[in-house]
Amino acid sequence: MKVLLVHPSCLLYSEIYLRLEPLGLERVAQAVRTAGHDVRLLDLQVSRPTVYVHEISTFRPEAIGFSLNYLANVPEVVELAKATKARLPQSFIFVGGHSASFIPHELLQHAQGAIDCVVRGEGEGSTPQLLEAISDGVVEMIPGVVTLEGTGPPPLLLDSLDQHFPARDLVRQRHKYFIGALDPCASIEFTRGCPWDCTFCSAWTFYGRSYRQSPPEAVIEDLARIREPNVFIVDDVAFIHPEHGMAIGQEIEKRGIRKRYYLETRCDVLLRNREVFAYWKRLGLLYMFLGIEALDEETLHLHRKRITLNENLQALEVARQLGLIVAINLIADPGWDEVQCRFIQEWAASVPEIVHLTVNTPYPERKPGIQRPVSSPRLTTGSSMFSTPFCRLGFPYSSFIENWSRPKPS
Ligand code: B12
Ligand code: SF4
Repeated sequence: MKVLLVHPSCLLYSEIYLRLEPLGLERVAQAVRTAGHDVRLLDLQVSRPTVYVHEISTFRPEAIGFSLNYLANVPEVVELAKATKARLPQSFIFVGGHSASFIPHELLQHAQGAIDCVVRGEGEGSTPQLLEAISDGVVEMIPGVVTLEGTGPPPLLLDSLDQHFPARDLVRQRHKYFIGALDPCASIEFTRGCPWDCTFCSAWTFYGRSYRQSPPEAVIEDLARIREPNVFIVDDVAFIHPEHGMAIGQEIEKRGIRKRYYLETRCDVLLRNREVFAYWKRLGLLYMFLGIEALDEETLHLHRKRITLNENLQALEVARQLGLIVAINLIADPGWDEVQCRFIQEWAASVPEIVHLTVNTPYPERKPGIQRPVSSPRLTTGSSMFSTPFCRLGFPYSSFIENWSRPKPS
């Protein structure tokens, strides 16, 4: 079957600081290719919409799969699905990814028949099964599948992460992926899932609190194929198990692989496994993203973060001592008043790190997950950057803008 997999365009203004390769879609593409299908991948972060139209007219795919990790991409995917159904009425259109998995019914309703099904959960296992089932006309028995007619069994989890290496070769214009100074930059996955259960986060609901590691040999095989000098390690929490991080690192050292890295982790993991991060600093770790989330014990407790403020601040100190460039996240509560807003703002201005602020916006039915980004005090260009019109703030919106807007850095 001819299959086209599509990643939607960049998130609003994110191109200022990053554009990353569609790793999830590349992994799904590899699974589909292994099953014998003729698969193409189009990333609208780097290709114009006209390329999509051209691909639809010339390749004439029988199945089209969209990746939908972020709610901000929902309108684009729904519009593309509708336009595609109008041109290729026989094509089968499906959507997967984090956000799609949490709002399948809403998506199907918005698409008014243009999306045939949503595939919840990891796509590697279910997508080849789905493609097989399309010809039989009944897809509702495939794990994770949701249609307007029914819902299949719960999504499958991969037994092993090294089953499908990403089909990096299918992505055109690889040189366009970067994060900050890591340019060009590829992405890689060492582990998947997270054993914690913070109230605001969708990682643990998506992966069922499973935590799986790719064998170090498989990671190295994947890494050795990457030509880019920089690598974004996409793990939700890097180096939870120090021996895994050390084993990968030692193999990198043995092979003489020299790259620069970006990763994300928890503050307590950094404190506990400091030597692993120090080792990776020597191997080329440059950037680190830390989820601090709140500056008081009560809110940390409400977020079920299972960490103290003191530990968070100690970890920041460790990251500074290691000489890493650090970005941190804080979760903004739409109920904050001006005093709380001012307190956070002053704290953000007093630390050397990049402080990223995110408004917590639960999915429908209060499912855990989704944080909606609002602004970074250091990157904001003006009101168009804010998602706050959609939130009810505890103080006037105009005052929020006035307090948080900063000129765009030149
Ligand atoms: C890279 C990344 C980003 C990049 C995205 C750039 C890009 N275009 O790729 C940036 C930095 C911009 C970003 C931003 C944000 N992110 Co982010 N991000 C990630 C990260 C670290 C890696 C994604 C990845 O490559 N994963 C690895 C691949 C293999 O997995 P995957 O993409 O999920 O794909 C699998 C499935 O989803 C599925 N699938 C995916 N596509 C498709 C398509 C089809 C057809 C099918 C069938 C299946 C399928 O199958 C794939 C293989 O199993 C994840 C964490 C993680 N480890 O996943 C968080 C994550 C996805 N992000 C998250 C969050 C919260 C955010 C922010 C809100 C953070 C913030 N505070 O600002 C913003 C959102 C911005 C917005 N406007 O909405 C959450 C979940 C988001 C959600 N929808 O609920 C995650 C899970 C991190 C977390 N634990 O909190 N993020
Ligand atoms: S916020 Fe981080 S530690 Fe908490 S559940 Fe999500 S990925 Fe895990």
